[in-house]
Amino acid sequence: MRRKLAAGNWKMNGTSADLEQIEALAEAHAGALSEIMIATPDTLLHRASAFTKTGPITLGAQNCHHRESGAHTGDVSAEMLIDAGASYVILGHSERRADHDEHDEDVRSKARAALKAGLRVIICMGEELEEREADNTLDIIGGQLAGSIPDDVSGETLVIAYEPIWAIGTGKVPSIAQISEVHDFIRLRLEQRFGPQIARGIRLLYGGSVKPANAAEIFAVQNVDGALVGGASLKSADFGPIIEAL
Ligand code: G2H
Repeated sequence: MRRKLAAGNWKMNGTSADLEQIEALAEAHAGALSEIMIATPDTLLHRASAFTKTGPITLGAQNCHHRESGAHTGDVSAEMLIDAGASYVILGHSERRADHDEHDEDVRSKARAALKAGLRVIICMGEELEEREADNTLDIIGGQLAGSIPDDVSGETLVIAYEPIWAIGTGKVPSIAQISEVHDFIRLRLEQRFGPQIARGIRLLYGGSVKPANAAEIFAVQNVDGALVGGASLKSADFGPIIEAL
């Protein structure tokens, strides 16, 4: 049985004052059976870890460098993120692919570094609206799966987030049939590459405009094991109901 995961992606939001959101979630969901992960900005990881020592909440980062250390001004290694309190790192988010020209091979080498250091990775993929309209979604996802996921993964260490780019922060959400089709396709491709045992342990998240109002319907889809939530993860009053819908 895969453990459900509600993963919050704070993106470039949050200062010390927002730590109270994590404190509130930790208190409200102390007995949760599902896993709750919050990817804060790196600047908050260490202080946020004070609220995650016990209970179901884990912390994550939103990027890491592909090297272990060295002359890379402004970058942060996987080991540093672990030291600051992270146990996950989100890689390959479409905003990083767009803002920093990251491609599948970059994502793959960062994932290798993260896994080697002991982080679990959430690797994101998704299609542009034009690709969806041209009926190319599964080709795009198939290419991103093949290109961005390293060989040495397991159900423990890899999570995949399907995030259609046109659904991110827009309030638009694919139909349940569209989500189901892509998640089934990802599971099948994972089975073909890693074998059924490993593939069945890998959690598949949906991401893109998940809100309290649509979470339950999305979570009811077979092969959806949770969500990667952006805007609605910033306030415990919004993220709490999403966690409860898992
Ligand atoms: C997609 C998602 C979080 P939002 O980027 O990764 O953001 O929920 O705001 O669409």
